[in-house]
Amino acid sequence: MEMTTNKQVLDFVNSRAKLVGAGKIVWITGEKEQYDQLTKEAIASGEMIELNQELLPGCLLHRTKENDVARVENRTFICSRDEKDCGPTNNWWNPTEAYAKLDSILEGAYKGNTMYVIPFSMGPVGGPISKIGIEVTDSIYVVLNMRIMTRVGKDVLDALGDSNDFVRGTHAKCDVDPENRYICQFPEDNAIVSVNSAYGGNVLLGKKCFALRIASYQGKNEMWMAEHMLILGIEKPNKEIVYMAAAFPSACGKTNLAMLIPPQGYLAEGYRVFTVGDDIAWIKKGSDGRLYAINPENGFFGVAPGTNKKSNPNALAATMKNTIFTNVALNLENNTVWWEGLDKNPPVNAIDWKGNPWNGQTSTEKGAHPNSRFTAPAVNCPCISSEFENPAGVPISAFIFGGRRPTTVPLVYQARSWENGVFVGSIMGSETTAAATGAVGVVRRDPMAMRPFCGYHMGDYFQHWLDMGKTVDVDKQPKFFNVNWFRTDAEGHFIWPGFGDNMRVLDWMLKRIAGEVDAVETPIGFVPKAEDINLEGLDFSRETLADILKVDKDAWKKEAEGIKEFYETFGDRLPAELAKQADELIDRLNK
Ligand code: GTP
Ligand code: SPV
Ligand code: MN
Repeated sequence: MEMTTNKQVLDFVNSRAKLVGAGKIVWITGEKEQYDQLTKEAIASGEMIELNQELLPGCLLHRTKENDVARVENRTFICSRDEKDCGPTNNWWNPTEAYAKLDSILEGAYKGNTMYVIPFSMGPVGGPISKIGIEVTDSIYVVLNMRIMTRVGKDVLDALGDSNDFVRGTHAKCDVDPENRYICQFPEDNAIVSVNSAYGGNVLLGKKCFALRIASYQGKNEMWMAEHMLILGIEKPNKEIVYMAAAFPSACGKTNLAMLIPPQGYLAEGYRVFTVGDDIAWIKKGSDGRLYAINPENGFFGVAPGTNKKSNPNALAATMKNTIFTNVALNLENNTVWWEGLDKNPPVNAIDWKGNPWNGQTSTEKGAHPNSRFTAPAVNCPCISSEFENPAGVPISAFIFGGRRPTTVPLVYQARSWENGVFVGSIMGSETTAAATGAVGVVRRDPMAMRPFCGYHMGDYFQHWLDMGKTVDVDKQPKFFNVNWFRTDAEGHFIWPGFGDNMRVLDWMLKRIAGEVDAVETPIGFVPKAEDINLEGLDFSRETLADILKVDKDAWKKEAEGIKEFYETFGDRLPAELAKQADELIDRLNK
């Protein structure tokens, strides 16, 4: 049954159904009965495996094809009308040609199977920062995941009313053929088409495709921001909560930082960390002139490997019910799941992520794919913020940038100003990870962790950051910091303990925000004095700390060359302000 009288929605759904050759159309209502029915169907067909319902109630396991385990950046396209609006960091495809090719792939692609229509809201339904999308798909996996990751159902269509302001998402599994896999964004049309994949970020169209690629473009035009950022709140002993948003590239620690548990000493004093979001932030100026952020998502699509009771107990707790696991190992001993780094006791009798028998004690192969994930409802998270459902968002006091840098970039430094902060974000570099297909461990420039997700020209995106700063009074602007948890020693081991101990660095930021501590001025920005980072209860020497706080001028001169080279790729779309920032950095390094 149709759930709306909105003509644009009906036209979209009906024309798509005709193109893909849908046998029938099922509107996703958001009701539990329908969800349970679809789950049953997916279990019966083998698409989903029902896990131990006593130990993991409501939990399911799904395996994707071996060729379909991560985002595919080389097959992701920004189909702007003018190639110049796409920019050097994106792949461009002429929209007329793209539509023609995609239509030819979509034609009859559902082979008479059901078309599921998912009305979803990014952000609380009807909220002032929220936006609506409709995704059509032939995958129950997509339906079940979207219901966790977004707000789905009839109330979304009620909130939309007769409006045409919704993103049109079309997904078709087709034959999951990597040669014909395309993830296409049409920013000027509010449209997304994804074909020949059935994996996470490629097919949950509310996430990267809408909430980052399309939304970043909308944000530029409407004076707000869509960022690849976690949002956390730190409650101080006096009960004041300070909110921060942090951009780290894929698989570089957002989920972990967002759910951080402070070290014992901090807990004893009354510090607590609350999670608002772990991947995406939508940011808009509030009526008091400050910047407010919402998490547009409703769940966590988190990296499984490395998640354990010690590293991230909150994430682990969030996966204990109503969670979908993708590409982890199946422990046949008790019908539960396992992944590398969960514990030191891999199952002997198991099935690996590829579906083959697997003995975790003897096998040299991995049980879980390095980019295996859990889809867990945000409400499951023990440290979810009381502001999670606040449609107006939380006021942001700090922006944090960071990536995986074995050398050069210190543990933490603070930018000098908004403009300098935008510069610091724009020069971010990080080693690539398993979250996207391709080489892993290669340092590349990933401005604001948005390289794979910016829906328009990155030079214009930098300008938008600068413009946003001008709309906020200086005393209300968030402070900018850069962190690097990933410095390595001669043997390649991480030097800084990371995880919960990152609280010690956040604590320094809190003090900087409150004006309670001074810092050492260096050419790149303000670095803590080694004695100002609290090391109580931690077996970590001041000397080593001083070492990872040091700014090596020669290494930074080389870094500056790389920055200049990267900046050149933007031509005249590079804001003059950033060229000036780069020159000033070089001047300070040469002094
Ligand atoms: P996406 O969901 O892909 O956007 O990633 P994310 O940024 O949320 O990454 P996540 O928090 O899932 O971290 C992924 C990897 O980083 C895991 O292997 C973690 O073990 C590792 N990691 C996270 N925080 C730290 C840290 O503080 N130190 C070290 N050394 N590793 C960390
Ligand atoms: C990322 O790669 O940054 C993710 C996972 O958060 S995915 O949704 O697959 O893009
Ligand atoms: Mn991400």
